Amino acid sequence: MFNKILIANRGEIALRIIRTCKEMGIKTVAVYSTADNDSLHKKFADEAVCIGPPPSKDSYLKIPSLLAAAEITNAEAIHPGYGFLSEKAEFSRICKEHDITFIGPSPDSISNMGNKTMAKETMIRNEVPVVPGSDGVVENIEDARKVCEEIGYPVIIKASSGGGGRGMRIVRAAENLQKSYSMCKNEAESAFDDPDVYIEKFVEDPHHVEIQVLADQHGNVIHLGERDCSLQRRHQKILEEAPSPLMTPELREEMGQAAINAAKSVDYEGAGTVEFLVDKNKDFYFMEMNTRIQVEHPVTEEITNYDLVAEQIKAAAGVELEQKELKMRGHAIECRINAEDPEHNFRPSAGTIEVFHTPGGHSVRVDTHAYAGYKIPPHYDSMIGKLIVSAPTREDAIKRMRRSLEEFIIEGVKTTIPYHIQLMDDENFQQGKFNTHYLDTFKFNPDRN
Ligand code: MV4
Repeated sequence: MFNKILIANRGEIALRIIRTCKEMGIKTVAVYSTADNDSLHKKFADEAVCIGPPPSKDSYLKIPSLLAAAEITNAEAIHPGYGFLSEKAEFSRICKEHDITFIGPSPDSISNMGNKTMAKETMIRNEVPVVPGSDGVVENIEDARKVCEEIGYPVIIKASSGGGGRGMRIVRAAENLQKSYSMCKNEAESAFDDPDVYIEKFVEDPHHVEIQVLADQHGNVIHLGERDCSLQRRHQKILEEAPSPLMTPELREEMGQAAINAAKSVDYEGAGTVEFLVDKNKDFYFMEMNTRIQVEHPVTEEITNYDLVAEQIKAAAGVELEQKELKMRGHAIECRINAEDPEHNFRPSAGTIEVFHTPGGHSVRVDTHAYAGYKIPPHYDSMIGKLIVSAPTREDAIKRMRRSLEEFIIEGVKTTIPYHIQLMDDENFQQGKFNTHYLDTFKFNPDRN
């Protein structure tokens, strides 16, 4: 096992990783920008190294500074967390070249899954269901027309190097195809330095259901069930839960096996997430694979009793996965608490947190780096914590979430807590009647709460 791990991240996920390392008897090195001088990850790690000024590109994204920090502290491994460098094949490769273990998959696995057309072709070869569409990249407008006539409208054009909802365009009628095709290509070129796009049939009103997988270095891959992440706004997840309200044991078995095949097809290693769309008929289609620990990983931890960060570290150290039956217990929900104002279109709410009281009690978990007096740096994302609850049933979990949200007191900045309270009271949410577009029409009432 490793003696010392450097954490190339900040915020709640840096704390999350430090916690597991402590429990495993592994020493930790934090890195921090000058904007994070008063951060808890700096305080709670065994050592801390300043890696540069506030902008991410000069600190948390600066590979030479991170490697220098690992070298001067004798860290043997680097955990990238999520965001920042976590899905950069180049970072995985450079770590390897410097004899530092990257806690995550190989550079080849990352780049194979990072290129969406390549990933889709790999899935087809391995019998993982995909949405009908173009055979790889669509090279010109004539080919685009042919594909769309075959599969029928509506279609969705996606950038090969996109992902997470970036670089997509929906086309509902043939007359709009030419314009959307060229706009999508131009946007892909400027955003990702890669003009390649592909086309799929547009699946109307799907659920976003993702399967957590774990893979070791010995070819063993298991799945830990699903998370339903359909409740999103502008491709930002707002609330996640496990299990999915639409799941059946049979569908879980099928999707779990598909996810395992997806991971095996790229010789995956560590923790990963295979994202699917599930349509009205409960047919499911591979979308993309995320090669990192995800923000919403705690809902899986709460119902499976796995420590996913510990599993990542063990896999990177070469420990063989235990093959045991998957036991899932109860229902877990996570609400993302962002420093944003739901009364004003979720605009970021900067400032100092004056009062910070976190909820507690049975099966209530708060993963946060915030505290009373904490000044939210404007340079990074607006998530200041995650509230995760679990209970025997979904209905009980919703009640527990509601009372925990009411107990959560944050003063000094606006947060998404009032929005979540109204969501808990929403009948459609309570009945599991939602899809990826539900929050577009869900109306927050500023006069309530
Ligand atoms: C789709 C889709 C419907 N049909 N692909 C968005 C994130 C990325 N992982 C995949 N995404 C989607 N891909 C097909 N063939 C619907 C989404 C989607 C979405 C699309 C438009 C507006 C909001 C959305 C929210 C979630 C998923």
